[in-house]
Amino acid sequence: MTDDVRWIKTHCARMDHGGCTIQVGVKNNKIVRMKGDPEGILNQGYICPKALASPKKLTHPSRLMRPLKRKGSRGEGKWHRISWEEAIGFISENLQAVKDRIGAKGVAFCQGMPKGLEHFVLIRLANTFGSPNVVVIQDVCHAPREISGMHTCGFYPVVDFHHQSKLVLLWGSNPTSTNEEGQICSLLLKQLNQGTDLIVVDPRQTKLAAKAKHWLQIRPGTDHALALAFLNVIVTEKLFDEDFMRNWGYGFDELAKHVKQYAPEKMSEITWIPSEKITESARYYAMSQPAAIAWGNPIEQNMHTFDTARSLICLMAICGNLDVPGGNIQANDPGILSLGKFVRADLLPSKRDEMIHAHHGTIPKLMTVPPAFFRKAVLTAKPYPVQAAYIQCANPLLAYADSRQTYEAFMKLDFLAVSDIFMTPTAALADVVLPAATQFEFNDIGHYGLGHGYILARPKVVEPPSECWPDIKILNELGKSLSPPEYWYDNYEDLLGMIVAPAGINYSQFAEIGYLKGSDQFKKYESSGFKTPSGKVELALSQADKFNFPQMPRFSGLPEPEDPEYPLVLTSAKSSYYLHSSYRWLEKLREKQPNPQVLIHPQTAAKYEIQENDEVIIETSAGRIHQFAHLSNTVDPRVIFAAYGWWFPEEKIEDLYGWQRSNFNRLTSTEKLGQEFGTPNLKGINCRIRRK
Ligand SMILES: Nc1nc2c(c(=O)[nH]1)N[C@H]1C(S)=C(S)[C@@H](COP(=O)(O)OP(=O)(O)OC[C@H]3O[C@@H](n4cnc5c(=O)[nH]c(N)nc54)[C@H](O)[C@@H]3O)O[C@H]1N2
Ligand SMILES: Nc1nc2c(c(=O)[nH]1)N[C@H]1C(S)=C(S)[C@@H](COP(=O)(O)OP(=O)(O)OC[C@H]3O[C@@H](n4cnc5c(=O)[nH]c(N)nc54)[C@H](O)[C@@H]3O)O[C@H]1N2
Ligand code: SF4
Ligand SMILES: [Mo]
Repeated sequence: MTDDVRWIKTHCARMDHGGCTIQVGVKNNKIVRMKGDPEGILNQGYICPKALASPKKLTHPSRLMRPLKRKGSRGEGKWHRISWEEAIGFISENLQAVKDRIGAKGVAFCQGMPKGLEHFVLIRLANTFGSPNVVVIQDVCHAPREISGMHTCGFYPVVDFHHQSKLVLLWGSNPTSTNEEGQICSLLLKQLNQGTDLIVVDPRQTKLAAKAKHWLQIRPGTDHALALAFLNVIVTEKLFDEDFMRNWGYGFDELAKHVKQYAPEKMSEITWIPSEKITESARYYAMSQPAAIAWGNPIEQNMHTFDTARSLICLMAICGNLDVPGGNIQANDPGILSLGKFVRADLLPSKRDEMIHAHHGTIPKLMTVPPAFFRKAVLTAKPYPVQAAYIQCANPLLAYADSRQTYEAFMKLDFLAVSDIFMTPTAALADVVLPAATQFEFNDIGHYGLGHGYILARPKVVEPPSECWPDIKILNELGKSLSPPEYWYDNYEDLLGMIVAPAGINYSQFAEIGYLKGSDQFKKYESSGFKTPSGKVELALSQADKFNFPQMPRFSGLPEPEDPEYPLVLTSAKSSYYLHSSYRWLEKLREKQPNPQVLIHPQTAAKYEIQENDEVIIETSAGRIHQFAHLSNTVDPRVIFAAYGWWFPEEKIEDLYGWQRSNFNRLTSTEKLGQEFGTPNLKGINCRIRRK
């Protein structure tokens, strides 16, 4: 058939962590068709509704098309258009002025969910400019699992979905909606079809929970209690891998003694899971080999995240599932440029001591600033003042805990620049808004630096609108004007080429091949030990005293003590149709989910005289929002699931698009933070609900 559609192979991105190989049909610089590529290494033909809606982002009539400079007061919604030259000049002048006045660390560089190479180019810009403060919302997303992994076993243990597991323990992860871990759900589903067993730990009966051998309906925010009970059963019943522990366990005896206090009967009261179910599931995990723990966001969205992540890694270790095929592995990167070299870490050797959070006693390997500490620095000038921010790919007014605090901090900044593809509540507070080019409009590399052992090519398929620039290009131009120009390039695409050059190819060749994957190598510790101070898996942390951390994972309570004023427990899950606060403006997705819905068990709804679709008020000690009731048996009567990420692009900019009304993070606070990562409680908080 010749209908002059040109087909281009690329990888989907910017609608979640990305990863599906897709084929995109293009005609007259417009995307006209799209399908999953059957040869895709992660998706094998799969494609989801978000991806199918994504080309509409490019042609949406309200997309940001030109750089805008604020007119009138901050947040008033009045702008005038400026040229790119003016925009780059204005931002550089303002960031340089702060640097001259209070030092480079007075400027923060903020990124939302890392979407592509722009994240690492932003770190490079911060390093070349001289600021140690790259603010990323990793406090509640991935830092706890990655860095607890590095401290415990010397690497970030990811699921090896490429080899069959006997059992997958899906712990607070819902890949049929989220494709969490940058892995593609198709790989998991394929394994389940081939006989892999499943245990699901989730307070809500998800699609996968309904298929699981055991579904543990946990009380939100008690994952550490459950993981410790698993350790108790496995140690008490001697179901652990004795050989591996003898040779490679550091502090096993201490751990064994320590977890005695966490008997399933006791932890059952905390987690609301029957003790027999805990015991059976723990046995099942220990006796299925190899088994993988696929963990999701909820394990790192309360202040006890370090204890949870540590307990889960101890579980992987004592059952001999670390770095074995089908277990939790240290993925090998392909032969590409190392991250440290790419971001020019060498230019800022003092970063570790100077970053804002170094003054808050966080864990040593955490290299991005937790948002709570960034806002405190803006608002209180402690540990030192921060007066300007450059934000890309982020909507902190919705995504950071305690939205009021975010608002106050942004109102106080001397200067704020935001790069986005659409006007958002956050962008509406900026002094300059930059129109970014996005997925399909520029060459990009996916999954670099994420620890999964592969990188994916995302060659562009159409040209961007003439004044929409890729973030990488914006940063390259800012780099030339804010730092010694020799660190930057005439053509920003050289930044892509640098990464694949060590593999002996250029970007076009990479795009042709599609992906680079490191080789499969397992049990690397046998030749070189574990990269920890003791050379072993540190069940007890050998440097705990030095850094003032608990040596062993513990249960030290609920995220918040119970409070009769707020008798229900609040949590959330990501929507299948949206990415965080993004894309409520895409009609195709909005049709599927027009309103923020809160899930309530019918019994609870009856108790509070709430009916389906009623507008309800959800309250915590931090704030109050409105959402619409959806009655569902999938949740426990004591738990409610509110929707997260809601604002209303159809409303007025001067009201910041109704950013407060249904915004989950009006219900969260930064008063209590986990010591190690500065993590606030997003899940498992006390709340109450009533009809409006
Ligand atoms: N209460 C609560 N809070 C949470 C979470 C939770 O579960 N509950 N989840 C947390 C997690 S896991 C994360 S990762 C964060 C996410 O936090 P954010 O990444 O800040 O979330 P988004 O709301 O998706 O904002 C992304 C913005 O990037 C813009 N964008 C899209 N493509 C491009 C592009 O190519 N260039 C530019 N410049 N902009 C682009 C979108 O329009 C959008 O405004 O939120 C965290 N916050
Ligand atoms: N469609 C879509 N996909 C996404 C995203 C998105 O916003 N939308 N965001 C992307 C990002 S940045 C990330 S980090 C990942 C996150 O991916 P996931 O980790 O899968 O995300 P969540 O939906 O927050 O949580 C997963 C499951 O945890 C359950 N849960 C809620 N509270 C608790 C609890 O206290 N304990 C336990 N054990 N389970 C609980 C929820 O019911 C849900 O089924 O997804 C990525 N993919
Ligand atoms: S699951 Fe994610 S990567 Fe795959 S098609 Fe959907 S949005 Fe794209
Ligand atoms: Mo995330």
